[in-house]
Amino acid sequence: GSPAATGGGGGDKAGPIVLGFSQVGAESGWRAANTKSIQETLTAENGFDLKFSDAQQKQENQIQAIRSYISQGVDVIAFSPVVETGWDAVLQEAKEAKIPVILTDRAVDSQDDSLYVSFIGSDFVLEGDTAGKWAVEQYKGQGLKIVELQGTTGAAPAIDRKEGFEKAIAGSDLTIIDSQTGNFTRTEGKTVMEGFLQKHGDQIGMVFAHNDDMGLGAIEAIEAAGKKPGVDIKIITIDAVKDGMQALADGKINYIVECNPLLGPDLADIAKKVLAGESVQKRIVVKDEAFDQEQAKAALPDRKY
Ligand code: GYE
Repeated sequence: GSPAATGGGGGDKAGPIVLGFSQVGAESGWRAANTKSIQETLTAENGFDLKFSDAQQKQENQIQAIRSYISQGVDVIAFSPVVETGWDAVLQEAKEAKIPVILTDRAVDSQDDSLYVSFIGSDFVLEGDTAGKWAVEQYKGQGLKIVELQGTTGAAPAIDRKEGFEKAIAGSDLTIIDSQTGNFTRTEGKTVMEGFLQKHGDQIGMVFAHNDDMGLGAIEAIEAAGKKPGVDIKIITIDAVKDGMQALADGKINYIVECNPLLGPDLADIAKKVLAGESVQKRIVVKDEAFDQEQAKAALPDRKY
């Protein structure tokens, strides 16, 4: 036989890595940047055959996508779980099919960490903590009343950012007077803020929004109510996408804690290592910065998303 012959059929490692990715949805600027990073990194040139699906923020769609990746026999599955709970059964099915699973961006709350090989993403509690600490530092002594726009109910970033922020302001004279989900979207952020303004009127001194998009929706509601966002009502958000950074530089937002969405390169790296049988880190924490208005002006020209 030819010395150059390679094994064909099942188990042939010569072809591209088939990776099935189940994305949360297209709810925010952050998500758009995250999807772009994944699609631009997991390319044929880089040795990947990417199968990508959008779950429209529905867990049942994600479970269906993962099951279909299992039955197609992909090499590796990656996903960003819309909510934390309810994954054990489908992850068990992937494990039985010997398909490694990589979590990106959001965590699952499973007790059994053998159900996934690695989790790549930011520390959301720390993001909330950074936001809360800055608020106390800037505004303590003013008895500021805060309304909170939460992310998707049950999602890791909504749970963790709330926790981090609450702990950071505890013991100060800043208080949260109302809190509701805006599902990480601009439209719902606006609607919820309209409700807060009707209910609490002039009492509201600050908005803490779990992402830029909801903060941008809140800005529209605040302006429609004849108030000045960033002045009459302070605004703190998380993500630092372009539109958010622009509003920060324009003085309509007061502070943004970054959440880095560019997870494609780490995902590609971990997938290659896992399939090569190399050991990988169970938890890869993505580093984030934070910006006030002056820092946003300086950073804006070089922002990639
Ligand atoms: O902050 C938000 C998006 O999971 C970190 O999801 C992500 C969050 C992000 O919709 O904008």
